[in-house]
Amino acid sequence: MQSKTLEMGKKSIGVGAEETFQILDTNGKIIGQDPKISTDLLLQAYRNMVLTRTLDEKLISLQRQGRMGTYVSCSGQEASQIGAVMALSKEDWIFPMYRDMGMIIQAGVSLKQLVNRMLGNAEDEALGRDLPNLYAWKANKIVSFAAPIASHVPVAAGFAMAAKSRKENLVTIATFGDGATSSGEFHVAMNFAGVYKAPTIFICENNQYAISVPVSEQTASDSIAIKASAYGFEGLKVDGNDLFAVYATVKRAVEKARRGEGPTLIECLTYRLGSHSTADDWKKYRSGDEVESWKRRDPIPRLKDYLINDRKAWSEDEDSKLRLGVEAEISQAIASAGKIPPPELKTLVTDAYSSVPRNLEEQSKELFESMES
Ligand SMILES: Cc1ncc(C[n+]2csc(CCOP(=O)(O)OP(=O)(O)O)c2C)c(N)n1
Repeated sequence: MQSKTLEMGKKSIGVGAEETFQILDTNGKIIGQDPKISTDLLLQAYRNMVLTRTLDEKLISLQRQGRMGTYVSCSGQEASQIGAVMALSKEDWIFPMYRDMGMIIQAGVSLKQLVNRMLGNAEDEALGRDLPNLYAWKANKIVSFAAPIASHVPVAAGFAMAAKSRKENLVTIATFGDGATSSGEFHVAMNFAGVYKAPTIFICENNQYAISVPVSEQTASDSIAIKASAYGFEGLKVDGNDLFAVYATVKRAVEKARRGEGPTLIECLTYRLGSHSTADDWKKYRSGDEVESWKRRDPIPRLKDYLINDRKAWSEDEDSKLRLGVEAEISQAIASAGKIPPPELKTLVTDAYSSVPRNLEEQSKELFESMES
């Protein structure tokens, strides 16, 4: 069983056939080996988890008001996303999926940049061309996601392999959902990385559903993690709502990859608390009891309980202040972004080529003239 190779506490939370690695239980108590995360780093992660959750809720309401396009929510998956990025170093690259706003925040993209992207205004670095959730920021080493599910996973493995051949000591992480593991690209990437020992960490955020399809209908395997053994490397299953377990497991995989010992597949067991996106309704395919049972494993109160009761580094009072501060910061960012006009129409063609080809110049001239008339 793969999880036995982790020399830290293990405890099953009763999902799948294999044991699930856990350090922080649902009451915020340490039950495995403490990965000794500094209080500063932990508080920063907690703040980012609260920011991610609050912004997520706010963006859903902005979409409902018609102020932004379809949005994909990440509530419930913050520990998987933030814990993974905490384990990376500055030289490492992130190949996220559309649901990974927590990763983007932990990787250092500012609230201002993020909200400009969501609204697709003139200060959005993608100039409104990308869907809101197709995150890409080169300065933060975040590579853009393409809509066909899992198409970014072989790219992450290839990028890692290219870096390895140039003797650069970086690793890549690719994140994807349980549904993505049914795609050919996932298997191509796993095979390639296994054969060439690419320094890649494959992170499956198993949130139990691919839109309305439950993971039980996605695979006949006992788990997602177990699939790694077919490709000759280690697969580990962790409680994805436990920031400590995710961090410790990804860190170990990163160190292993950096030593030249190849890839790891990490399955983070988590749950999307909301709908797949603003275009569906979870009540059509999930029971309220199921959602409530996962709310009891919510990663945010769990970490808060730990910080207050065990680490003695936080208080209810500080928590209320943090939440009020985050709300204000988000409202301010949205108000400022809302005042920025949409990108100028000419940017449709001006920065796609080093010099605008004649046919595009002609077509855009015609378009602008027709709009003026
Ligand atoms: C190749 C391909 N098939 C289908 C889709 C439509 N689609 C968009 S999201 C999605 C669900 C993916 O589920 P999963 O990989 O579990 O990630 P999650 O959304 O649950 O985080 C599907 C089927 C797509 N984008 N690309």
